[in-house]
Amino acid sequence: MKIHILTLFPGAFDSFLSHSIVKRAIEKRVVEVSVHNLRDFTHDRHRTCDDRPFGGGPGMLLKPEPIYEAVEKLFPQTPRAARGKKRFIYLTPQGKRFDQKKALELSREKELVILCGHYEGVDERVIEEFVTDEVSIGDYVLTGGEPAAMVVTDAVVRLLKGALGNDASKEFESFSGNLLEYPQYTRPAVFRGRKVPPVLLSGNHRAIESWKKTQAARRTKKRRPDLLKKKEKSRAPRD
Ligand code: 6GU
Repeated sequence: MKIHILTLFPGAFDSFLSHSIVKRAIEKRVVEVSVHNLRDFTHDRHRTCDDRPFGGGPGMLLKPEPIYEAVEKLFPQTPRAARGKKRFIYLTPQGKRFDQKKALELSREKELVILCGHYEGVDERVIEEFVTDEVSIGDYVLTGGEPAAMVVTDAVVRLLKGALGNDASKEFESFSGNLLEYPQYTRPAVFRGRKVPPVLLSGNHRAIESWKKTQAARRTKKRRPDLLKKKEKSRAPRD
């Protein structure tokens, strides 16, 4: 997969891309990530990427020109490159909430373009022309789309074949089952007076499996009852 990130703050991605699973996936050529500085597509002395909204209102907007020029440079053979065909994600608190299902859907694409929002937003013509998905990572406000781009990139990359061991896909299945994970313990069996639940040391695999299921259900009910509703829905037969 190839991921293009369009941003005003390319440096924000340095440490993200040079660590852990994403770094390894890049080294293994499972994914190629290129970060493009929108200011490189301006022509004025100040490298201006923002301007005031027509009709008034607070704050500044991302100007269309640098974004258009960036897309035209990235995809010279396919004018209006992104449009319809390539997935073009605009990160904004106005977007649809990102979740594991969306991560899986995006992980099946060959190429993604991710535009990091800033200021009060972007000129609407950019959205009309290029954007296929407006995505938010949650109900809170960030100062810019960069952390959200890292969240989306991380969630997508770990689903790519070869990004990590087989365990990963299992992990996904457990979440897509809409249950939270049961509590887990490693050695020592007693640590500073706290004991691991005895059933886990019992060697009784049936009892262990049943304990895990109960714990996962209990935890989900307590913390994320919304997931249990989703689970019921996804189980309901279709007509
Ligand atoms: Cl994608 N951008 C910003 N600025 N804030 C957010 C967000 C995105 N998702 C949640 N909050």
